[in-house]
Amino acid sequence: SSRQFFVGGNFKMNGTIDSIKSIISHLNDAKTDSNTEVVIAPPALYLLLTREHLRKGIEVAAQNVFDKPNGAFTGEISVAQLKDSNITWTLLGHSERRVILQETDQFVADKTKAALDGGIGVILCCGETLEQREAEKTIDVVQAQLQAAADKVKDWSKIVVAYEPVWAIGTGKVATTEQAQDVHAAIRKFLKSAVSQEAADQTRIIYGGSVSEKNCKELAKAEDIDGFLVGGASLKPAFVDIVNAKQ
Ligand code: G2H
Repeated sequence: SSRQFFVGGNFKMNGTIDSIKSIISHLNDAKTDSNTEVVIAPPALYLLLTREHLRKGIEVAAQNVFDKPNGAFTGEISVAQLKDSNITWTLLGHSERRVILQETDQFVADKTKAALDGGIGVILCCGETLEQREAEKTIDVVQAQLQAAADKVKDWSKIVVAYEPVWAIGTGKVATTEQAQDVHAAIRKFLKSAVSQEAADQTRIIYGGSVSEKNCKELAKAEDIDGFLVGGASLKPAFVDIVNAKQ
């Protein structure tokens, strides 16, 4: 397909100045597939440090951003502040924020719109819990999460959709290629009806949830898997093997 392979590294709430510098220096020296777009998302405190040390050609993402332009919002970071710091992407709607911080589809959609309006790309996360999968609600849940964004955003060219089944996150229990492919295909079909044919054809849909250097090559073969969002393994040298999964 014409969609450029995309691999994101989500450090979550991990790392120190020293450990993040060492991840960066490993990435700077690594031979990474020039056909793959690579973006890493350290904790907010280390965004500037990361941007300062990371080589050109690899972008930096925040793990979250707020939807208001500025003002009395203690603890939050604005889209303009990210832009000002050369942070060109943000994750939004990660299940850990949806579940632990109780973010709603609506709030995630508002932040998606604010980020895009401010010129920041969005890695928009969606995915079902084990309970929802077992009740055969997977597609409904994922569609509702994405519909909230589709209601507010018509141009999806700077959105990357990350499908992350909650039961596969950090559990070592990766979705099978078939399970992931089925949902990715359903998301693409949804984008066609809810957004446009162009959005369906062009939007990268990446898979997240226990991706490792061992399982990435198989997953990368699936027609509708356009890359990965990597958590645990993004903190290790093996992240480079995942970036190079298509080779
Ligand atoms: C899913 C993923 C990255 P992990 O949350 O967003 O993490 O690879 O550790 O399952």
